[in-house]
Amino acid sequence: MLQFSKYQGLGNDFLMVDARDCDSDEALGLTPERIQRLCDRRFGIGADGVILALPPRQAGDWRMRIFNADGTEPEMCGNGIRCLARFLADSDGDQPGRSWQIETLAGPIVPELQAGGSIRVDMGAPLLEPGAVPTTLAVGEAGIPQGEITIDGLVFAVGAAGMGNPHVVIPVVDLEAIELERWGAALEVHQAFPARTNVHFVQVLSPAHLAMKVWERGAGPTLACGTGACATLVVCHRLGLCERQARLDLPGGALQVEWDRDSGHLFMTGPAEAVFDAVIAPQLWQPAGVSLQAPAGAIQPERQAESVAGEGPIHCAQVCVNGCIRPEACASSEAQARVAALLAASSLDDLVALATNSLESRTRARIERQGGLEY
Ligand code: ZDP
Repeated sequence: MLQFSKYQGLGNDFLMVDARDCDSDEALGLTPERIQRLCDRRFGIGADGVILALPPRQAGDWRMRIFNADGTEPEMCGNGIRCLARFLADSDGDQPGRSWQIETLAGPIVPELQAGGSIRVDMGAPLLEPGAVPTTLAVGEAGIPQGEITIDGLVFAVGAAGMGNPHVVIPVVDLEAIELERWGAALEVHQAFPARTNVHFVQVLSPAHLAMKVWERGAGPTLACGTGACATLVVCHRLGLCERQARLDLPGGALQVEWDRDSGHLFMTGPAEAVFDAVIAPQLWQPAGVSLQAPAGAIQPERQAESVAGEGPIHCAQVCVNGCIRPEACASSEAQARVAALLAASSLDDLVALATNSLESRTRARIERQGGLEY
C-alpha cells in the first residue's frame, strides 16, 4: 500500500511520497510509466510531478527527487521544494523557524518555514555560463546567455539562466497576447537548449513587479514555477528591466524573489498547501496489462539463475518483482503470515476502516497544529 499526499504551491501540484526510511530509491519501483499514469488528470490522480522525500546521501537533512508528469527527472523544483517543506512539517510537527538542508540534483537547497505559513527558500546562485544552463546561446552584453531565436518566421529576443534546470526568458509587451501553447512547445525543444528548457514569457509592470506565464519542460503550461520565477528575475535584472527584488505574478498567484547581492543567492518566498492524503489504488500501480495476481513462475531467467545459485539475502524488491521466488526462505514470510492472518480475520469493512484511521490521524494532527480548523 503506497501512501501519498497531494500538495500544491500556487497551483503547481505534486504527489508527495515519504520514502525517508527507504534503503534504495529503486525499491520504490517508481517507473516513468507509473509516474505518467499517476500524474494523468483523467485516468490517474493528476499532478504536475511526483516528489520523493528520501534519506540523505551527503550532509543534508533529507534528499528530494522530483519527476515531471512525463516521467523525466529535472534537477530542481522551486514550488516543489516549498511543498516538500510543508509536507515534512505536517508529517513531523515542525514549527516556523525550522529549516532543512535538502539535497537535490542542483545541490543543497534550504527551505525555511515562516510565521504566517509561507516558505522562504535559499535557491542558491543562478548558473549563467552557457554550458551550465545548458544552452548554445553565447553570453551577451547583459552578462547572461542571450540572443535571438526564430520560430515560424517570428523572432524572439531571449535570455537564459540555469537554476540547476534550464530556463529561457522572453520579455514581452503584452503577456495576454502570447500564444503559450504554440511558442512554449516550440521553444521547449529548440536546438539552442540541448536538455530542452522551461519557457517563461514576462511582462514588466514596474521595476519591482513582473507578470509571467510558464511553459514547463516535461509538463506543459503550469500555474507557477519557482525556479522559473528566480530565473526570470535574474534575466530581467541583468537586462535592466527590474530591481534585485520583485513580486512575480504567475497564473496561480504571486511569489517574492530576491537576488541577494552579498551571497549571490536567490531567495524565493511563497505558499504551499496540503490538498489531501490518500492511498494509491493498486491498478494505478501495476505495469500496463499486468494483472494484480503474479503469474506463477514468471521470473526473468537470468534473475532466476542468479537467485537459485546465489547465496545470501535476496533483494525482494528487485528480484521478486513478479512474485516471491523462494517462499520457504523468505525473510518476510513471518510478515506474510501476519498479513494472511489479518486478512482471514477481518472483513473488507474492517480493512477500509484501518486505512482510513491511519490517514485520518495524520490529517487530525495537521489540523490541530494549525489551530483546530473544523470540518
Ligand atoms: O526543469 C523542469 O523540467 C521543470 N519542469 C521542473 C519543475 C520546476 C517547477 N515548476 C518549479 O517550481 O521550479 C516545479
